[in-house]
Amino acid sequence: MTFTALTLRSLSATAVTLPMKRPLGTSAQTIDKASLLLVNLHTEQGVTGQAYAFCYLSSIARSLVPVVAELSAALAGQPLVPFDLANRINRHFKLPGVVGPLAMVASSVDTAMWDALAIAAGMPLATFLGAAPQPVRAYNSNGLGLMPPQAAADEAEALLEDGFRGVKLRLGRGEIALDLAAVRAVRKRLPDHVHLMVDFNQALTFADAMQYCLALDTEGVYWIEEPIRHDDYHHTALIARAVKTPIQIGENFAGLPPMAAALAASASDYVMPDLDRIGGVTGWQRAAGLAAAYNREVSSHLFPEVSAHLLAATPGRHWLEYVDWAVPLLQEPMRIVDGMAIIPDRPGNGMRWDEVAVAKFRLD
Ligand code: SMN
Ligand code: MG
Repeated sequence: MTFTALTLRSLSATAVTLPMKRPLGTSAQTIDKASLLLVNLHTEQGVTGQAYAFCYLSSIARSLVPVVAELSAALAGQPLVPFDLANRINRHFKLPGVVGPLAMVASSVDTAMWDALAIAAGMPLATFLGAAPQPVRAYNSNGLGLMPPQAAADEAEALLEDGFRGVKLRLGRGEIALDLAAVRAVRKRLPDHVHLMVDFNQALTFADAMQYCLALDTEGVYWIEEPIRHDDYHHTALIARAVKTPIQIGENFAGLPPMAAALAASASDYVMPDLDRIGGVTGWQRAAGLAAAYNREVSSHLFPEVSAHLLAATPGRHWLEYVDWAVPLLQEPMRIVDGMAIIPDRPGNGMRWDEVAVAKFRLD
């Protein structure tokens, strides 16, 4: 077998927005459309790597298309060597800062690069990273927003299709009694073996969080996510120490330093980095090593198609967050069987755009 070195020819990006089957009402805002930036990394050798960024707002997805074009000019002709290219991408964004939407670009280009490399090697990404491409336990994170208790219970039950053994309910209605009513209705409807995660999306003050989270200790909740401001590790650690239910944070780790600070502060029991904030596949691998050093279970945030490969290669692998938002855009969506995400038996991360769908959902 010969190794063919790849060279980056260009990057291209398309902004799309597509309706979500189940809107996501969080304590911050309701999201009912998935606005994505689709990134293609073209190589001189003809291999194309693909990845997407979830941009939260359609205006962000749109605004990043020229940012990718500029990065393309800066990277054209470079060898596809993750270590070196990650450094170059970081240097390109160093002055504005590799955070927020620019972190999404940096991360999705990195992820597309690893896709191209795994395709060239003829292996699923998980295998290329040194892991067996085994099924990964997933919870269904679609929907279950801030809705009335009975509607939440109905939706929770519907989310168990495909054998999921976990669902996530959003909290932060402003009154503990309202949140508790939703938790009780959902918990009562779910079979005992199904885990219930809850997510405050940073809605609470520290004082309220101490009360709310202690109240949740007797409600059969599996983890409590982001009870307070995401970067207040000191107070999150105090909550984690006082509350029996595990505390989960990590979707807002922008690169390794905040994650290292959170781990050093024992801010949470579990961590869940986000592929597009932690630095793509390169950043995730480093984050997985960091979490292993601190002996912490690692879950993923969004991007289930790529995160499944990464979790397969992560010591302390915990739960994959499954959302179906990109499904209409994919030629062969990732399958969930008996609540497990199945890593596709094809080279790369397994995503190929359905170009007819891309044209249909394209933002101009
Ligand atoms: C979330 C994800 C994506 C958009 C809004 C909220 C949420 C989660 O925090 O963890 O799924
Ligand atoms: Mg969350």
